[in-house]
Amino acid sequence: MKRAIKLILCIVAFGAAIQAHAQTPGSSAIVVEHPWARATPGGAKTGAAYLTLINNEDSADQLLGASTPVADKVQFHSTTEENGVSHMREMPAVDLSPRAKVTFDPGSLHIMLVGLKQPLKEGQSFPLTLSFAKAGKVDIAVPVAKVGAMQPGGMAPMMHGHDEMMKK
Ligand SMILES: [Cu+2]
Repeated sequence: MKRAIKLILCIVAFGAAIQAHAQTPGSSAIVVEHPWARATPGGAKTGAAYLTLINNEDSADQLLGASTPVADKVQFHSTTEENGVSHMREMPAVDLSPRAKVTFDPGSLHIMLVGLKQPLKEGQSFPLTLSFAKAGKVDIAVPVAKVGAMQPGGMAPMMHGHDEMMKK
């Protein structure tokens, strides 16, 4: 009986360890929270992913780049709205001040997957590697949510912008 209890405790502790690892993948200096991507319609050449970065260090860091097997390139874009039209700008790097929390979400900062090799399907997830100047590489899994999730409207002009950017 005692032995059985010990075994159960062991399994619980193991489960907790896996969960803790999933929340802070690879690095404790940078924590990546709530990664998600929006499902893409068939034939889409770009996709967008969102997450929150927390810098747990007392020194600044920088997100320098990212890569994923599901797309040719990964870029960081900021969106600004002028006269009701949204413009996207590629950012070469994203600054993380000491103890900063930086949120990528629809309508502002986002991670752009350029040259999608396959559609992002709701319910699936894909790997994404983030490269930081100090914290190094952090591997995460990005779950895919519904097409148009969390962004009412504004989807069509954004997609148009991305396609134009790709033709350059
Ligand atoms: Cu974009």
